[in-house]
Amino acid sequence: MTAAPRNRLLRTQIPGPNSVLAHRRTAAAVSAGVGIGLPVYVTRAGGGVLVDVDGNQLIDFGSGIAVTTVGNAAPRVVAAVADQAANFTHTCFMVTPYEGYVAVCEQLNTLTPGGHEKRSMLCNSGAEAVENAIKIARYATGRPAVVTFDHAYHGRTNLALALTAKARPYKDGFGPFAGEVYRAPMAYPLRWPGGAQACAEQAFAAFVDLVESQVGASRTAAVMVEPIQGEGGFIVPAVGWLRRVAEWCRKHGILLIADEIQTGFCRTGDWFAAEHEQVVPDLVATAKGIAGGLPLAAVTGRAEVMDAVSPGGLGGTYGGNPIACAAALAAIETMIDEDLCGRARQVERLFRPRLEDLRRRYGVIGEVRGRGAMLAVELVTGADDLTPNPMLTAAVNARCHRAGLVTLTCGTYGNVFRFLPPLDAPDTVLEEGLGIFEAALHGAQAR
Ligand code: PLZ
Repeated sequence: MTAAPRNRLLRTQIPGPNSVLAHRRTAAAVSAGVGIGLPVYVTRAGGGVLVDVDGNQLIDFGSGIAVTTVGNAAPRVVAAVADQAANFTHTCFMVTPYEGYVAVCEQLNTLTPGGHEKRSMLCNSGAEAVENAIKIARYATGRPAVVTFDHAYHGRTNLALALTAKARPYKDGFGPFAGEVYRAPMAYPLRWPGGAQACAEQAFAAFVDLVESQVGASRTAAVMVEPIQGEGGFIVPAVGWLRRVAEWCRKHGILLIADEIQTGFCRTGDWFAAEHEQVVPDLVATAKGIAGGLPLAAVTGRAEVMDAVSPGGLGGTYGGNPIACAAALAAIETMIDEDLCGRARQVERLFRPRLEDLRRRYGVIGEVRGRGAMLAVELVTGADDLTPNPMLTAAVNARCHRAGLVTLTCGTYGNVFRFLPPLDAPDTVLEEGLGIFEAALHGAQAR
């Protein structure tokens, strides 16, 4: 086993001939419903670099959608996974348990916001964590309704899709969706009709009005919120909004569920994004960064809420698989020992001034936003025209890909360019990636 190289190197066009061949097999073997962003086929990765089947070395600004926060093939994760796989691979925690599952729950109970007594349960994916959080909230409160927000993304299972806002490609054609889901406006400062200054206050008022007039506070089990929205466009809500929502929910016995699936585990410079506003959610859904790339997810919350469900009400064959748990414990140890929250803040200090400089030089960046190593630029039509610019976004993305930079876009309008580098990437790699982005923006504009 050799570590991945730590620099970009293009030996062929992107995608190269071997990737093109592999992609033909994909077309013949894999459902077309599984979309692919950049068809380069990876053989090795680490240190912010992906190596493909043609020997190209690409810079990674996506972390497999915010998963490989500790890096790809992080040494402690690799060792823990190998060791656990050699000992045993599965028993099913509900049949004959093992301590790794318990240790992950202990870590989650300690690391998530709030010093109150907590319990956790483990599952396999973010969508499953979202589903479980809602099951638990409904059971514990005896209430049916759930409130979510514009631009929300919570996953692709049926209930998670009901919570997700965007029609294409997520929801179109996949209904009918689960009931008792209601949607309030998001405190989206750049696009708030009353202006960014009034956003927190007015969005809070609109949320209260929706719950009181259309749902009924006493029928509402939970409010599901991403403290910084992910797929919907890296929308950082107006400061103060989340706190007010949390306080109002508490007053009405409504549980606040933070979906920290994309924001969690050091990504935003804190362990969890809710901490930034000192918000303590009743339940937290986690996944992605938790286990260094192994599939693991969790719901963590107030002991009395989590314990309200009767035995057997929660579970699943693979939930908290021993190898995934070993990976999570190693990933968490890496985050603590290497101060990856601090590293995420450093990444912001490196990226933000360069992105702000681009915003000043090019009229097409409506806003630079995000926190830590979860940053984005929203591309618009011009300095005085905030009309979303998905065409330019796609063109910049394609140019980055051809230059060997793995980038991701997002946003309800497809006009947000996001930066999610792994936190083991050295500054040299990040700076080179930023240079490529800058050249791509320049090139796509010049056309
Ligand atoms: N909640 C906030 O970001 C997953 C989705 C990629 P799963 N985001 C990436 C895609 O197109 O499917 C996500 C998220 C937030 C929930 C989820 C769902 O997590 O592990 O993909 O189910």
